[in-house]
Amino acid sequence: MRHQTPVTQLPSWIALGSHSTALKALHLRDLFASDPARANRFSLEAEGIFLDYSKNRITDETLALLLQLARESGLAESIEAMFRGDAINLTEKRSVLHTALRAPRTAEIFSGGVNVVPDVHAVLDKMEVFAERVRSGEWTGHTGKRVKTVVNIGIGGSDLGPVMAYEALRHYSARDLQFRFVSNVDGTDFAEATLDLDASETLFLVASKTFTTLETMTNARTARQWLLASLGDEAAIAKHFAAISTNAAEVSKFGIDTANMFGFWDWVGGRYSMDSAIGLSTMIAIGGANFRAMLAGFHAMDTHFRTAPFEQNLPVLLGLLGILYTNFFGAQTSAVLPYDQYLKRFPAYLQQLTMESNGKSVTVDSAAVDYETGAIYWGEPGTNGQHSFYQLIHQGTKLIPCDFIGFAKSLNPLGAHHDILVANLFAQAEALAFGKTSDEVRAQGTADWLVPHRTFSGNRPSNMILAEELTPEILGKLVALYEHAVFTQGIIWRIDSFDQWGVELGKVLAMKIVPELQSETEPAETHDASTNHLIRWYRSRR
Ligand code: G6Q
Repeated sequence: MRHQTPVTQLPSWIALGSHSTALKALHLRDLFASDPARANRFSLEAEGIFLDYSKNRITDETLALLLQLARESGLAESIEAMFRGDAINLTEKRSVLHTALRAPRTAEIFSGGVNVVPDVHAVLDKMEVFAERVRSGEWTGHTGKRVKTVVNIGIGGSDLGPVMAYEALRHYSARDLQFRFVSNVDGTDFAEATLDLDASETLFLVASKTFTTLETMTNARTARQWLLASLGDEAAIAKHFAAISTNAAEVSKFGIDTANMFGFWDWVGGRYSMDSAIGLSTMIAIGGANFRAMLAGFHAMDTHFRTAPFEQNLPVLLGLLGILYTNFFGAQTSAVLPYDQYLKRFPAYLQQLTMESNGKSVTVDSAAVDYETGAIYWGEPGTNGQHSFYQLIHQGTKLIPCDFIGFAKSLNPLGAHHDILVANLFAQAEALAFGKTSDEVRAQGTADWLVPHRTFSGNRPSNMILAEELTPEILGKLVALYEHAVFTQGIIWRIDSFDQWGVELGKVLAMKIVPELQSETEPAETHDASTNHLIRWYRSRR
């Protein structure tokens, strides 16, 4: 792909540069005071998701310029190219078709000339049969007992989605089953996850697209030994292990019956795979019908992204607002603050989705970027964060745009809890936007010397993302909302949001050092002085 004009030379980008200078002088207090219709105009409800983006540092002109930037960047064509199955993951020459994972049975989507939808549904059907057998107790282990604990072994995209979805949808999960997730190669992760488990009632799901990832294969081998130490018979493996992978050869080499293998395809990126077979643990937890409702949610947001005009398009708006702060306000980070305990792993999930996708500094034209790309995402559920890092968001020197997420109904209505939670949610966004002036502080009788400390500058932007209730369908919509916001940004930054060469590097580097730590004889010192020194230090004390 060759772009004629650098993004920084697009008319909209240049205009945003000068416009943002004027924008920085405006305060949200004044923007609201002078425009009673602002909240109405800068909010949007679609697919059961309400986005109030009025507390952003924007005017109508800002929005118009951002939308122009999307158009000048060819976003519409790029969206079509993705949905069509073009090989838009240029550095890996692959289609990017996570949207096909949630397409209805009747859809036709082609990758390399093949309609992938029948295969997607064949795997979903197979998953459902398996999940229902485990849930009902029909699937029994080697000694005839039903499964009590499902342990998902995977890392990165093969872990974060499953953990996040399990936690998010716990309300809908089978409570007679427990779920554990082992990802870290640190033996502590496996040891603690299995400490109190009975092997005869444990089912391991080894989730790895490649089935070669060091951490996952190390944990899977340990799981195998752990199981055999207790059950003592190789034949037990078939009843206690299932694999989720694109690599059937490695799966059978490991000793897992490929009848218990659930496949997916190279056009599904790891961080976009929670609704593929990688979601098997989710499906066992919540059942086939709920899983399919989640997929329907994803699909509804896909359709919205593909068809809604940009000015009414949730992912496009969310993505563009991120561009505004990253490229025109110098914001380095963005906080994700779900006011729902079930979403406690959502920020961690989003960190991978956003930062592995858009943490790039070379364009698809193979040139170094001369502008900022992917923001650092971070966050914790509210209200906990309020008693911790919110201080810096309110009164620190950094501009941190926030995404607040909340729900009208609690899944655990207990007394006044939910009203208190939501009151906090709204109050934080209000305080960030409007602050508290020194006059207001003084009027409360505060001593002069204390006034600056108790003054809040405000003008700190946030989005408010609301839905009625956290259902499987809404979770699908929320995740797809962010997936497509990330896509929108990647197109504007002209980067490949779907490769991850940095991750690949890590996979190779450690393999060289492992034997150097383990060898009987002193290894040759082939690294830099610091690394050689560290290896010596470790060898002398391990
Ligand atoms: C995701 C990344 C990465 C990947 C893990 C696990 O987009 O590629 O996080 O998911 O490295 O890889 P495997 O599934 O192949 O074990």
